[in-house]
Amino acid sequence: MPTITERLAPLLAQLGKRTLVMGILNATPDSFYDGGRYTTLEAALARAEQMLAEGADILDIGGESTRPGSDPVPEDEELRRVVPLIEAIHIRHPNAILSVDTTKSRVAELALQAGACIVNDISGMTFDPHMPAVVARAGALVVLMHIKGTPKTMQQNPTYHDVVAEVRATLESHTRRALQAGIPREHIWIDPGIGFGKTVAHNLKLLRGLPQLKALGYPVLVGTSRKSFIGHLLGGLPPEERLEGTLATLALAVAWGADVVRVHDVQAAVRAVTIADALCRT
Ligand code: HH2
Repeated sequence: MPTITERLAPLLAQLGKRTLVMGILNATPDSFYDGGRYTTLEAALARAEQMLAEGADILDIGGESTRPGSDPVPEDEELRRVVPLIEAIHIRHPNAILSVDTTKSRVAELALQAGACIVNDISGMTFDPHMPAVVARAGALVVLMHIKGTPKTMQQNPTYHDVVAEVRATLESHTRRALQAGIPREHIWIDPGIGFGKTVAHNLKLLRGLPQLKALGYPVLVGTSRKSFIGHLLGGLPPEERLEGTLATLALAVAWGADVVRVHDVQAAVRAVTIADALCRT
């Protein structure tokens, strides 16, 4: 059985050469776009296979919606939603790189045992004090995202003096804690957390400021897929009508230094970043 480090190596070798695409699979009843679509194992498995066929480099499996105003899901329920699904995908596709989107260390631990290699933690490992040790012990990769507050409260008038500098400083401190816990540098990615305690203007500044986040020296993941700032900029379009806006953000995110994009629409995103890569990565 290859270790997690060995399983991640071919993926990490691609960083910088092309943009990696992380496909979103929410096994939740209430996610803002795909909620309720993949709540049975059969439906979720079929979606996973479709995204792999469309060229997803990573599948990010979540069992808790973190949309603005949402409440946490009890640990038992989150485990029930994600662990059997990760196990089922891993058995059928042992080479697929699976990520678990969670802030709970117990969920991360069991997901890693079931076949995940990546922990995508929207709190940057701040909501659960045991998370750094769990990631380090498993040899997993961690995505450290920036959030201001909690999903419940984050959109209640978020304010920053200098959003890019503040997000950068917080992410730097998250990376320091990860290193101190024994997570190797090569297993740390950072993410500005588009939409997590940010106004439309903050999101735009953060996207334009990606080069300043890149300067921290870690791969940068960007998640804009169908988010509300795109709907706002297009005069109030609902999530179902935000694909073109999403693709525009992906192309520019690549130009500004994104290494990984987290998306609902894998085929469209692979096509968009292939063109952006041809233009930007020489
Ligand atoms: N966005 C969402 C969830 N997890 N993780 C990272 N690293 N970056 C993101 O931008 C990010 C994330 C929100 O999107 P989604 O999963 O589609 O919605 P919900 O939270 O409602 O399940």
